[in-house]
Amino acid sequence: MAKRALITGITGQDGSYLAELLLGKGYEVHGIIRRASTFNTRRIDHLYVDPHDPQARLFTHYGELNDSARLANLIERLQPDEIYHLAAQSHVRVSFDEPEYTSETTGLGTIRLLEAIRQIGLDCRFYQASSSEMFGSSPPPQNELTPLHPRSPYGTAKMFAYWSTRNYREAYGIYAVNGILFNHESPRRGETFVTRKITRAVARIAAGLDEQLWLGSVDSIRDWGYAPEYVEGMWRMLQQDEPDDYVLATGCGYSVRDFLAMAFDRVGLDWERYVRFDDRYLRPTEVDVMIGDASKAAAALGWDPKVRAPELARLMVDADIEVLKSESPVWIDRPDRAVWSQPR
Ligand code: NDP
Ligand code: GDR
Repeated sequence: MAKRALITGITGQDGSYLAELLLGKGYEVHGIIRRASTFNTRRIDHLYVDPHDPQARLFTHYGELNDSARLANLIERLQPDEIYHLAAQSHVRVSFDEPEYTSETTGLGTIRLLEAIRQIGLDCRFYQASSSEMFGSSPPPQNELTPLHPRSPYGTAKMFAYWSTRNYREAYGIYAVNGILFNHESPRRGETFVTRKITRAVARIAAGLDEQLWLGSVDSIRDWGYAPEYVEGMWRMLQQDEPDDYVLATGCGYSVRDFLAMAFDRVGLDWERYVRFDDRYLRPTEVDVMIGDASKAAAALGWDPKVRAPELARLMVDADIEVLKSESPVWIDRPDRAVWSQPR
């Protein structure tokens, strides 16, 4: 019998890579999507098979993190072997504007799922998408033993979810784990996170479509990894004999400034000519330095990420150039800059 997985947040960056991974392993995959006025499944459209097809193994269901009854009903009906809880309001800057909504979804959403598992008495494995943002101002390198000191409503909501997961594991014996993941990126990263914002802008500036890029703090240091490698780590966490919590990170820190240099360098441009400061992108409290220590995951899970920020910057710029090219019918090569441009 194929294993059955339920993914919340399947339309997001990680959800789409995780769905691919699990389908590749022979799972039947169910994903919860939100009802919106426009269809929002572009990251998983390539995985879609008509559900009437007997070969179909990916199924989507409408649901919201604030609708306990619906979540419990889906879990009871689907009886998943594994639940990957990835859905959240995941933008740190936005969480300062919408603290209550962020707490409601990112924090309480987790306890709604855990409580449904407990009340149904379902024997399943639960993954909570915890975050390095919970470490906040604790100095690097941060690992599973680092004190939590979140610096945003997003961080505090994730901390609530993290402790709820541990508590349900200890109180009720549920196989529930926290993956404490440091930043991970990809060509599918949301367009308003800093790496993707930069690589999209690089592609557009190289094409002559934009002339500047507005950013906040370029001094922050992050440990940027590659999302497909991180979803593999999530899966491994649920295959262990005993539930436990793990940090996933590359162990390498780069500043936003470094990432800018690497991304603009890919198209032979100097970032300082194009980047402007806008204080609207500052946060009331910033997390200055995030560099993770994933030695526990390396030892227990055999997890070994290969892609570091320089390669990530290159592959994301290349992917954004391809997206732009596919959107435009005619392109002129620019051998002088080894990039391309759109006729104006
Ligand atoms: P995304 O922002 O790309 O995806 C978030 C997903 O959650 C989307 O599918 C979104 O649906 C869904 N969602 C948001 N709100 C609700 C809601 N109220 N009800 C139902 N679904 C909802 O995040 P990532 O894929 O980057 O991250 C996955 C998880 O991992 C998140 O919980 C994030 O906080 C956490 N995380 C991410 C890290 C990273 O670097 N990427 C690092 C550490 C933790 P829709 O498509 O409709 O918006
Ligand atoms: P982060 O990612 O807050 O670490 O959270 P983000 O890419 O938003 O910011 C990284 C750093 O870049 C600085 N920055 C900007 N950020 C954005 N988004 N836009 C800007 O214009 C800009 N200018 C500078 C930020 O101040 C910050 O220091 C991500 C999310 O995926 C979370 O869900 C996840 O939990 C953590 O990573 C780990």
